[in-house]
Amino acid sequence: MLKKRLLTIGACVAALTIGASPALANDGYNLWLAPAASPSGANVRVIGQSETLERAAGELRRDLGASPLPIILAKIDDPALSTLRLPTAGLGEEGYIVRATSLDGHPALIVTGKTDRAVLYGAFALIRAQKTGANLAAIDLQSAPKIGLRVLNHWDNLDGSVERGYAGQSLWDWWTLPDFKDPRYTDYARANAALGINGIVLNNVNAKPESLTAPYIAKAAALADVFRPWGIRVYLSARFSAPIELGHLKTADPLDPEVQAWWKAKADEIYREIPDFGGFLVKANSEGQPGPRDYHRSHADGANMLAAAVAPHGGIVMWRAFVYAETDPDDRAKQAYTEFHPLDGKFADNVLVQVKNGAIDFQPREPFHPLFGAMPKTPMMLELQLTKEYLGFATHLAYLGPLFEEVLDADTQAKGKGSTVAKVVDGSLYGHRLSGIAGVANVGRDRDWSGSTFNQANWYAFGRLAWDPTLSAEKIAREWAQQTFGTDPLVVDTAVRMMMSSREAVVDYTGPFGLAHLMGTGHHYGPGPWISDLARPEWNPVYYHKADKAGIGFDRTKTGSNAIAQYEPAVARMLADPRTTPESELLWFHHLPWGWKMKSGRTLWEEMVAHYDRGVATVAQMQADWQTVKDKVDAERWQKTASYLQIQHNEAKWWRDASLAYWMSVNGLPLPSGVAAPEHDLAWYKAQEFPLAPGHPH
Ligand code: GCV
Repeated sequence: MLKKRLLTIGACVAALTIGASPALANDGYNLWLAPAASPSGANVRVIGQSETLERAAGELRRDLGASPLPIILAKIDDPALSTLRLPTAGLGEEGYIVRATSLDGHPALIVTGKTDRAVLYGAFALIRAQKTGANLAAIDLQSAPKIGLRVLNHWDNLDGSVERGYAGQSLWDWWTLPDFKDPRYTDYARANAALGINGIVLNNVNAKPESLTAPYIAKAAALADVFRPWGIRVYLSARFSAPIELGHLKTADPLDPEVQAWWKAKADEIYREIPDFGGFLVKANSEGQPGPRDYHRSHADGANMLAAAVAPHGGIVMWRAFVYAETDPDDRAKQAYTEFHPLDGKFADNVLVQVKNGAIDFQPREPFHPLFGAMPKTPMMLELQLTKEYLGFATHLAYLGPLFEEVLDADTQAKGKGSTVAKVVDGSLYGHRLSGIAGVANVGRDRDWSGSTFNQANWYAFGRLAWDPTLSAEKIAREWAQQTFGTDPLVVDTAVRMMMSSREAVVDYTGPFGLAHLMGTGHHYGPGPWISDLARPEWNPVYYHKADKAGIGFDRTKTGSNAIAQYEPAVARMLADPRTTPESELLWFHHLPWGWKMKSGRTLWEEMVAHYDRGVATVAQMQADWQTVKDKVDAERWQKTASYLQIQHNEAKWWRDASLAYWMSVNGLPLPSGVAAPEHDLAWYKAQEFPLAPGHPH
């Protein structure tokens, strides 16, 4: 009897194990670094010695599947490789060569570059190539990053919270640093190095002075030690008034010699602890942060003072152009350009000006920022936001590759046609030595790092585009899906299709045609196009859409704020006329009657309604698509994604219904026939409150 019971239990266990295989738990922790099922193991040989080379070999031994050839890692100038006469032109410090060849008569797969870092990047490229289906026996890769500084900006606070963070608390456990170095720090560095990310700003741009005190410098140094072998430098956001708060000076005036000396001593102190410290990121005179304007000095005065402090150590300053003031009655979209354009040529040569992709604030769609191309003497760093403050937080599936691609490909026409933002940012348009790109990180302590599996793709896409801004968003989506879910074509094609439609869906259900900043106050969750009572005019959604009975949209032509004049004349001419303005940006630049005839032949109002409906329908389609891969994706990631898609569908419908209810209250127009009425009346939508929404700095 007992034997029979045991046999039955044994049979059940076997059935469970076999039956469970497609549904094995996977919490997403591995990102794009999944270990190989049968790793290449000892088939990897390192010539030369360094921590970085050892890490590169370790990655290959763990993550590369069986290799047809023995793998050799070495720097390109190692005598062992001299017979290969490998080309070094264009490799720079970080470019790699991965090649199946023959070394001293023996077939081998060579991973090389001028520096250890380059070899590390080559190792990751080899793993990526294998996971995306390349034939290693014939592999021949050569690649160098087009942009020098590829940096993540953490908006992480010292108390462990993350401003606009939707993936849990900060990765950095400031409290237990520097003594405890959480193994996650290493995994984080690995994930970044796999993409070529080479810099991390540790703390929020809304910076606390304490981050510059000795204990916190020691904590930053501990993180720097972890990151160094992975080719990653750390940077700190600096609070401009720190000389007052920490140094007890009476002023933070950048032209005051005592202030300058304070920063110089502070920089020296940091470099003693972190010899390869990258430098400072600064948010000044923006949203209440202190800055040089407090002393009637320019942004260049402020940046140059910090630049002088870090210059002897080879450091840089990333000075943000995200500035606007309620005291300035001008269109908020114009203020950064107005302030920074006259400063071109006035910045020290170790300063980069960091500019958000658009002139307002990471909206689901914004035209490219007019400062790109407009400051030829200044290296311009592009700032993108990976954490989706305005695109549904962590819950909505919105693949940002197409958004990043759109801005990088935008043509500033600064030096004639083809003067893309990418060429401004990579420094090639004006021949700058320094170039940089920043992404506001979307990581936290959640097991899957980014709050959802698909959010990982935004971090991935940022890293890949930072390395090569000419890559296509679709290609990146495909390689990410292959590394994340495996190579089953149904899963990969489905994931890519969902990803590629997702950002436009968010645009559609939150506000099409260049409508912007329509969300709830402070937390930025959910619709609030009716909001009109906030202290600063430009915090109110009504400021941005200017809807009235006659029409909708912000007139940024000559008859309005004339923001279009900040673009090159050829671009400005195109934007001056609503008929030549891309429809996707129509209401960003024009105030138009609700009856305006769109290219489709429908009125603006009809077309808006159609887009809101299309946005909701696209989410429903993503849900249906995801159902088709249920048996092919592990249960844990499949279920979380499915649940999040349901949340997204509910919220897309909420956005659509609330927006339509409001627009109808303004324009008095009926919905086109056959279109569903909003579920509730406008008062219901207005009454919704979310004081506990995540990510909001309190
Ligand atoms: C870090 C927006 C965000 C703020 C953020 C700011 C910035 O206003 O809502 O949370 O502050 O941008 O980029 O400085």
